[in-house]
Amino acid sequence: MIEILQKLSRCVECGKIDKASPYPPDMKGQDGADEIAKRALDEGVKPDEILEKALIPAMAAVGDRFSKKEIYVPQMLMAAKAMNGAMKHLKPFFQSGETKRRGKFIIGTVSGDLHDIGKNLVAMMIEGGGWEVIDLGVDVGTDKFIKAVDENPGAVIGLSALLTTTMENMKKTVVAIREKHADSKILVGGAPVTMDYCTKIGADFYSPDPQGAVNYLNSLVS
Ligand code: B1M
Repeated sequence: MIEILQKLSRCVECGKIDKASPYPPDMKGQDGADEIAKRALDEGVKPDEILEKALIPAMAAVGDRFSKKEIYVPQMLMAAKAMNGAMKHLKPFFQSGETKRRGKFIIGTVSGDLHDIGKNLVAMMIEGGGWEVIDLGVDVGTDKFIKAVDENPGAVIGLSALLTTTMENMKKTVVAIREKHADSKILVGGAPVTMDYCTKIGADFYSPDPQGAVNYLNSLVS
């Protein structure tokens, strides 16, 4: 069992999605995360073991290397895609409630802002960290965020903004969420956002990168 999980972990770390994927070149023609995750399930490995012992550590290593600038966006995207290749086999077990997630995370890019590459990376890393992610997309208005929190009490909320102009909308959304759900935990991020700004608008945490976001969420449930 350990061997198959190690293989799966390596596929995710290297961004090997499936057998057909030509990336990385030195793994061409080999099974990828897709086939290996399916095989692990067929061999009786539990979905939460696959998540906890292969996918989460692999994505944590990828996030760490990205934070240290040892790898860049393309490698992280490939790793996240490989993780998704494995996750598609695990999702039915999580959705049926047979396997527990660490919690729920609502994420969206704030109103007026269409940038979603960073937001998607954060969402994928957090999903890889064992959380259920509710992705509201881009240009998400305050009402849509509030509706999602109403429907998912206790979920952590993540707001992304890439434009200095839309940072103001981030503030409006934080204030509105606080009015209705005072105890919610709100995480903010995006290139122009800082810890100072996070404090100023009354959010709980700022992370400059996906791994910091995963660490923050995990700290809430540990
Ligand atoms: Co836009 N754009 N853009 N753009 N764009 C920037 C952001 C800009 C810096 C370019 C520039 O002028 N140098 C500039 C913003 C200036 C400012 O306000 N400070 C800008 C502008 C001005 C615009 C338009 C206004 C241009 C125009 O039309 N005149 C327009 C706005 C449209 C709109 O949103 N309403 C616009 C449009 C676009 C495209 C649609 C063409 C495209 C977006 C495509 C897409 O996202 N699907 C685009 C792109 C690609 C960029 C750049 C080139 C790249 C952004 C990106 O994806 N980076 C960008 C310039 C640049 O950054 N070099 C630029 C990679 C991504 C991985 O990083 O998003 O920072 P990032 O995410 C990071 C962290 O910030 C963090 O984790 C990620 C990974 O480390 N993070 C979080 C992000 N969200 C987080 C949330 C968290 C935690 C961490 O918790 C919840």
